[in-house]
Amino acid sequence: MHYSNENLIKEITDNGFILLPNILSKGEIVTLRKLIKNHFSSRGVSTILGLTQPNAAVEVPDINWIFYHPKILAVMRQLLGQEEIMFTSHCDLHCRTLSAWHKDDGMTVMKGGYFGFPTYDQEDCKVYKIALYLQDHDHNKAGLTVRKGSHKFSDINQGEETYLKTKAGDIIIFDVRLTHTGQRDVFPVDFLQKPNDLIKKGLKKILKISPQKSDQYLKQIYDTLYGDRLSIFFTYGFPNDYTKNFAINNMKRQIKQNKNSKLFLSMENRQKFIENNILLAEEYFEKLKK
Ligand SMILES: O=C(O)CCC(=O)C(=O)O
Ligand SMILES: [Fe+2]
Repeated sequence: MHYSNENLIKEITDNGFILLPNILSKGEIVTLRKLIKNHFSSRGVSTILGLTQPNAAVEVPDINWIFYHPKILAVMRQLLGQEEIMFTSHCDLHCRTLSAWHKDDGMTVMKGGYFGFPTYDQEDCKVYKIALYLQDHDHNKAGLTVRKGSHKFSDINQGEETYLKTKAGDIIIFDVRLTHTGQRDVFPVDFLQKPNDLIKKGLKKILKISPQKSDQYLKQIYDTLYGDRLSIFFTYGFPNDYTKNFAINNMKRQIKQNKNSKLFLSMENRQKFIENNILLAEEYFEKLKK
């Protein structure tokens, strides 16, 4: 890795994110795409024009190797400044979904957010999400856009907008308090915005097709041409109360979305985490049991 410890830590502390190129191999990306496509062929939760799978560490055991991938663990340990790091059991998989500006600290999900209170001025709050897009996003705007330094502010309009041009195999790590968005437009390329608006107006006027319906059709066309947009998001943290509270409350959100109460990793995967010397937030999930 060409980053020094200090640079990495400074970047995530100052800007709230880092982009690390070439972490996963082509073969690993192909395997992940296959596993995730296969999963979504029969499962997943419907969202805006796509599918999502919350609690994927529990729901999709076959992808667990990515959580203890040696290169990812090495970076997380560098960033958190010690060997002891905690896996939160947060993992969402996405397929073809659209997004809008938000933070992942849960402030819009529950009172006080996942931490229980606003933490924008708390330096000990070190909960970092890994974003893995399983296709290139250097030619379109369907990857991740962030607001630089916004992990320090509650206002989601604050912070300079930065689009992160990623290639499959790159990873982004960001503070869960950072304001960010995935793909916002059905056609995620600037030069198609105007034609897209015109087509939608035409479809509404001539064929009486609602903008929502035409968005659905147009998105289907785009996805067929460019392939399914797949991504994996999962979260590690410094082993303290911020990370534990994040994990517990985020798990409440995940099982609510899945409409089930599956809280725990498989024995086999749990063992793998332990072998890799990773602390597990699921140790604190007992009280979530019904
Ligand atoms: O749709 C995306 O690419 C972003 C997803 C995201 O922000 C999330 O899972 O929290
Ligand atoms: Fe997010």
